[in-house]
Amino acid sequence: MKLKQFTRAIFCAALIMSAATGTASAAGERMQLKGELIDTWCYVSQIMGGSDFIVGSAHHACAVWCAAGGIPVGLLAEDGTIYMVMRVGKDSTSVANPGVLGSMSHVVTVNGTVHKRDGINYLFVDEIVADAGITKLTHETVGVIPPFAVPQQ
Ligand SMILES: [Cu+2]
Repeated sequence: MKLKQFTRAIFCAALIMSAATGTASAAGERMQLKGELIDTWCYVSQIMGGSDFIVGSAHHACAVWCAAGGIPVGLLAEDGTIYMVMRVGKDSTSVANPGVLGSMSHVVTVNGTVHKRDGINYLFVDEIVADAGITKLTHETVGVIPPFAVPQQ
């Protein structure tokens, strides 16, 4: 009888731990996503005056500088969801990753795995399958944001 109770207790504990840690989502969800690679610091802080100023061509230079400096890169999907890019391909780092720096502000389509934890979407990119370049020409209406992001010669 005691062995049966012990077995039941172990089973229940495993079930509770499974639910609490979300074992079903531990492997992540394979997805194809399309969106702009953004600089999350300027996007979230709104330090540049609002989210409209930090997308597209207006913010490209700053987005490259921020990503090179270690600010996490995000993928702003077409539905407004932001995915934090953790890795691209087999690269060992997401900080100042040349593969990402070259595509900042671009609208890309990626295949990867999304892990959702505590309201954050973490994206492990397997491959960038399409790169449409910078499609939002926001500099035409708001200029370069911030102006000092473009190095002087
Ligand atoms: Cu920035």
